[in-house]
Order: sequence, then C-alpha cells, then structure tokens
Amino acid sequence: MRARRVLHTIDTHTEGMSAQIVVGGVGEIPGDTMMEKRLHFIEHHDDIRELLMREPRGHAAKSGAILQPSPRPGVQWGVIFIEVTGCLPMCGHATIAVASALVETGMVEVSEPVTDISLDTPAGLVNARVEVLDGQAMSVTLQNVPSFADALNQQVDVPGVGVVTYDMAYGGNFYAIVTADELGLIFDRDNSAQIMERGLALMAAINSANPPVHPTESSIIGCRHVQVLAPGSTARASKHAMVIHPGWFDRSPCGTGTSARMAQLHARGELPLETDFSNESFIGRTFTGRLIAETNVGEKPAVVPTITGRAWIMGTSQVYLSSDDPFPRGFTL
Ligand code: PYC
Repeated sequence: MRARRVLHTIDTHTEGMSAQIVVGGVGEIPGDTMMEKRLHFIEHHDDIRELLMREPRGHAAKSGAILQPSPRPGVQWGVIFIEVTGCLPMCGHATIAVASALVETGMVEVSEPVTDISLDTPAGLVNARVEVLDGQAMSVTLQNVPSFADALNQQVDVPGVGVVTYDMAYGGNFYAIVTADELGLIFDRDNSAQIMERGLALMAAINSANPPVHPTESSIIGCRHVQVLAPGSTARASKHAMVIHPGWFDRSPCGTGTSARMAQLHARGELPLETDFSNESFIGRTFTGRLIAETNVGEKPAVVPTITGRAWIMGTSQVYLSSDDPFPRGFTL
C-alpha cells in the first residue's frame, strides 16, 4: 500500500450522533478568519470531506470536524465542520464532541471541575465550558453564536402537501420550524420515510420561493434543516425530527437547531431569558438549552443561547487513502 493521504482522527458521538474529529493530516488551511478558511476548504479541499463522510469510510448520516489553529489571537482552536450535507457554518453536536475530545486527549490544559475552551467557528466565536471529573468530560455547555428568529408565520405551497405555515430561525444554520400536524404527518419513527419526504419537500419549496439570507454574512444562505415538531411540544420541552439535506435525520438533539428553536420561542414571547429548555431528538436524547442575553445581529433582535450536552470518545483512527483507491472521494448511493 502507498498512502496518498493519512488522516488522524478522534471518533466520537454526541448523544448518538457521530463526529469524526480530524486532528492531523490536513495541514493549515489559508484564511484570515474561520469563514475564509471554510470557503477555501470548500473550494480546494472538499475531497477530504467527501473521503471521510461518504461511503465506504462514511455513511449517509456522518458528521465531523477539522481542527485548525485559530486566526484570532488568544483563541485556542479553530474548527471547520464537515457533514454529508457540506461544510456547515456551525454545528453544536460536533462542537460538544470537539471540546470533550480536546479535554480527554490532553490537547488543552485541563482544570477540574471546569475547563473553558474558546473555539473559533465559521459562524463566530463559541465558548465551551466542560465539566471534568477524573479527566473525563462529563458534560459540555456551549455558548453559541447569537441566534434569531428570521421570519415568523411564513407560508409556502409544498407540492403534494398544500400551503404550509412555518417559522424560519437561525442558530448557526437556518432552520424551518414546523409542526408535524402542519405537514399532515404522524410523528413516529415508524413513519420516518414520510417525515423525511415531506421535510425535504418543504425545504425545497422554501429554497425556491423564499430562501433565508444571513443579515451580516451573505455566504450563509438557504435552508438545509427542517425541524419537525412532535405533538405536545411546548416552550419548555420540545421533541422533534430534524430533517437535513440531502436526506438524513440528526441523531443528536441538534445544538444549532435547539438555538434556533429557542430564538423562535423567545421572539414569540414564550421563552424568557434564564429559563431551561429541553430539546429531545428523534432517538429520545436531550440537550438542555438556555437563553442568557439579548443582542442584535445586524438589524435583527437576537439572543445568546447556551446548550448543554454530552459526547463520548469511541476510538481513534488513521484513515488511509491508497494511491490506487478507485474511490478517492467516496461515493453515495
Ligand atoms: O448539532 O448543530 C448541530 C447539528 C447540525 C447538524 C447536525 N447537528
């Protein structure tokens, strides 16, 4: 075997959702900000994402992150997020995984009972407060990027469903938030194929009729996540199925989706600051969210969310690409 590429990774999951964290083998990606690095990576190195996320090394719901030096002075690490979806501006479950892995492998200075890690993401600065016990990361609380309700009570005609009312909110990615009832869905894992199909149909309709655009970062555009709310969801405890482009469900409760949901509830006057909010994933795991401040993003009123969850290290890998491998960028079926 002759390796064309060798990547060193820490393999984790956050409440059931994979995050393969690349800690070596990529080199330094050019850019004066993490957003510039992300855009450079998308243009010049997307083959690395495809190699790891697609089959045969990845699968249809794989996710990960690439560690980089942060261009901001004093910030410990920069992160580029890689998913089957593409390179997200921010990913909460992967950030929880990164913070846990940095602590448990000694890649940051660890203090007990709490270690604070500053992380530079394409969407902005994130602080990860890790609760540490005997060297183990027991939970991580992220202070996420400012999040906002972009537009409430929007309507769009969804082929095969009819006119659907939804809210659009941002928590590091844009989320269309809709009830299962509104899409005519029975909320049940046995019905996941229909939830996926209608969620993707709503996403496509929104992107053709009224795609969201971030008010201060024009490269963050379009909706690739649909949060389908289960009946009985409230402003204190919500359950959802997260439909993600091009066709997978988040296994975790979704950090950026929880942030967007809290911003939506706050804009509706239903979730005050300093109040716990529990968000349950399609597989029954939860993150606890909390809004800690109000702010603005451009002209939009926004909130600062925190998200608490836990990740587990599953192993480490050396991922090889042989020089004669017929699938250097993997494949999808
Ligand atoms: O946790 O933010 C998140 C996330 C985004 C996509 C999958 N997970």
